[in-house]
Amino acid sequence: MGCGLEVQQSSKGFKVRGDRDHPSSVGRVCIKGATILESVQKDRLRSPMWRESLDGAFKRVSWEFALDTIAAKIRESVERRGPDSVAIYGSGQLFTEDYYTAQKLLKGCLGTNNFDANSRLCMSSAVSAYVQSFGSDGPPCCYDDLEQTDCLVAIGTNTADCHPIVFNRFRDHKKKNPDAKLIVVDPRATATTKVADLHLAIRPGTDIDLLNGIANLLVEWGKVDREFVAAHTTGFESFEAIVEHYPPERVAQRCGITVEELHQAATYWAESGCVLSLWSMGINQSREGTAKARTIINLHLMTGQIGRPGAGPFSLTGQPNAMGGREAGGLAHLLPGYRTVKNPEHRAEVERLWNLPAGHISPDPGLSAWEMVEALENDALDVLWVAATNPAVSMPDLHRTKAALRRSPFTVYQEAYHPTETSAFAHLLLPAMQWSEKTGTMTNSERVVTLSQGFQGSLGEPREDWWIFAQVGKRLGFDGQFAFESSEEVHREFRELTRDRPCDTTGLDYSTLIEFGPQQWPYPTGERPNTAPKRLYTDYRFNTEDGRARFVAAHSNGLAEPPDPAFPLVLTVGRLYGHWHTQTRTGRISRLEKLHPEPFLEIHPRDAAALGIEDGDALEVRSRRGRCELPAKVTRAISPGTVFAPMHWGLLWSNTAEVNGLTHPEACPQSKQPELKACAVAVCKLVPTVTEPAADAPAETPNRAIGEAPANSNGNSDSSSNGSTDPVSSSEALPV
Ligand SMILES: Nc1nc2c(c(=O)[nH]1)N[C@H]1C(S)=C(S)[C@@H](COP(=O)(O)OP(=O)(O)OC[C@H]3O[C@@H](n4cnc5c(=O)[nH]c(N)nc54)[C@H](O)[C@@H]3O)O[C@H]1N2
Ligand SMILES: Nc1nc2c(c(=O)[nH]1)N[C@H]1C(S)=C(S)[C@@H](COP(=O)(O)OP(=O)(O)OC[C@H]3O[C@@H](n4cnc5c(=O)[nH]c(N)nc54)[C@H](O)[C@@H]3O)O[C@H]1N2
Ligand SMILES: [Mo]
Repeated sequence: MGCGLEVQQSSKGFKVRGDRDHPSSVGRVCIKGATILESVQKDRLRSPMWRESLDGAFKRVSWEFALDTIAAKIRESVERRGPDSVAIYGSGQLFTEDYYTAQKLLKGCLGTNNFDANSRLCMSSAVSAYVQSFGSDGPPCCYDDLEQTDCLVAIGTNTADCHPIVFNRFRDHKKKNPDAKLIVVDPRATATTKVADLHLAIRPGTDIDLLNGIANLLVEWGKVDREFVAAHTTGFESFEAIVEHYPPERVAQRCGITVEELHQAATYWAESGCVLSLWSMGINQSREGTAKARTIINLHLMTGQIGRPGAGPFSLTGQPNAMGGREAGGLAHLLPGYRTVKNPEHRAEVERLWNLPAGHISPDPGLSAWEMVEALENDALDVLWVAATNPAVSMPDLHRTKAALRRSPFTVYQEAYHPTETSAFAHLLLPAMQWSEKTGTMTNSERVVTLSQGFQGSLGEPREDWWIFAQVGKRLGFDGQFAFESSEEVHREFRELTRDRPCDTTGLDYSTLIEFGPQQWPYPTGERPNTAPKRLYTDYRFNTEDGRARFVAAHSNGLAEPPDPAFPLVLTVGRLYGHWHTQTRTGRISRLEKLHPEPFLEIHPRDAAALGIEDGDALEVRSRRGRCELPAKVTRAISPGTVFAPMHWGLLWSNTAEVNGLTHPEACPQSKQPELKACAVAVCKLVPTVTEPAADAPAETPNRAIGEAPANSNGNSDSSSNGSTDPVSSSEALPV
């Protein structure tokens, strides 16, 4: 969302409240923003720490030692095996300046494109869909469209819980304009579906069927905007030929909805002056994520629902700065300024701007997030550098991921908190400054750039992420390339790489952002601040060679791992309102802990009855890759045949709720985004085994994360541990 927070200082310390002048959030703030100051200084990683092997204890070391060690390891590895033996796994939590510096280090100076980010697990399908349909990335809409639309289609997104401020802007509009419709497409009933005029509780993975089914009806009803299609698009004929195969009865049956519901959805679409679609992980996290997102775009193109207020296909980015990451080139196939490594002109432009010899940047895309895991398995990486993400919770097929991490000869982990689940796999820990302490820019889903200014000092010796990357760059001999003294200098250079590109921000310097507040791009040199909301493609000229948008039609292949008799249910994994991902912040805020005290498995009463399960029963959930134990939440909110678990409880927060131990890594071939939203599971009641504690049993072992026991062969990685589930109170007892 990119909410604006205003910080006030009083005798009691700092307080935050919504910034009314912020164009995106206009003074609103959700519980995570409101409580953030409670966690930013708790349980922080305070100094660099190092250990020879994962079995050893960490020792405190100096920054000099830490940075020299990284530089030496990288140099050695590059000399021995070439630059592709080094990789960085970053994150949408980084500022644009951090992202940019890391790109320059790896893709520019070292000549490997092995930089990928958790955004690969998040919105890379949206990126590849925009590129395929419009010729370049960039969500075309604005949050203002939420207040101008006649029909909002929220598909694969629980906007009310995950983008509450986005959702509230629409909800207020709907209150004032009761004719404005909301269609929600989600196998679960959520806070978002509560307000919906129509909830299509489709089977997981049937979105393409549904959307092609709506297109089929629109064709049949003569609702195609033929003029728009003829003037501004290509490929409509082949699209029409494909949607012919999606008659209503077949579609309704595949999706598990009624023909009436399908008709209703198509009717709302056809009869609304402007239609806006929002989507996020229910679409992107799929082995056909790109095709799903393109299919949404197809509907907008066939009805001319784009390029005007209240209309368009609008992917919601999840992380604070995943959008800035895209602009800075923060995926393994990208270069800064919405360029790609495969394009020779793009490479040459960037080499020139980085003052590097021609041919320095590799034309081959680097390793994607999951490919890094495979590379570790094949001993192809000597140095893995993880920054601002917690892969030991968030990656698919987690037991396999952890086994791969354990093989890594040298892992650097650059993180704000300590411990996290991933610190157990690191040789070197680097303390990072975070929000409130460091200054930098972020871009949100509607392309608004905000300068986030540091306002307080940090405990210990953490440093800005960009500074760390730059220091290593200097030590590798690239003094000229990394002579930055401040994030502002990094930003000045980054802006130059956006010149004349779709995401041009050359006019947007820090002083403009300070004086006039957040601004939307495109913002070329000479642009004036605070202009009206900017939509892309208002002239219907797209970024393709012929200026036309492309229909790219697809048939659905369904789920990568459909349910079968051995694993008869589909598990879907998502988020809760109060928690953020792996809880490094939100788990440390008592109000949020109380709101969501424990993980659970949502199961429909019909499935529960068939399995003899009652609400609150302890359950065992198994997939082909692992198992979890979760209490049952028997509810009609989830469709029969599907179960839902939240993603937030890694090993530090619960011994038995690592849901990614169940998920698989099958990914979309185009975006390489894994299908984190669906895997086949079997569920049964857990038969309790009663073990009397021995009289002399030791008190709970504090903290299992550091020096964690290796996974045993059945993939249950922590069965031997009885560690505390309260990392907040135990973290001071670390073997430092
Ligand atoms: N409170 C909170 N907010 C967050 C985050 C957080 O951790 N906590 N994380 C942020 C991040 S990084 C992201 S990416 C976003 C994610 O935001 P969302 O995508 O809104 O969140 P999820 O809960 O992952 O998934 C959304 C919905 O997809 C549905 N779904 C599952 N499978 C399918 C399917 O096949 N088709 C359809 N149509 N729907 C399906 C699920 O039932 C779920 O309700 O949230 C951001 N906001
Ligand atoms: N099954 C399943 N798995 C999923 C998902 C799902 O829906 N289902 N969603 C996926 C998605 S969309 C996402 S985005 C990922 C999220 O997964 P992660 O990226 O692993 O989750 P976070 O907890 O956000 O991790 C961010 C880390 O950055 C640290 N941090 C915060 N600020 C800074 C900073 O300024 N500098 C540094 N160096 N560190 C900082 C935080 O303390 C935290 O440890 O999970 C993915 N995994
Ligand atoms: Mo995400």
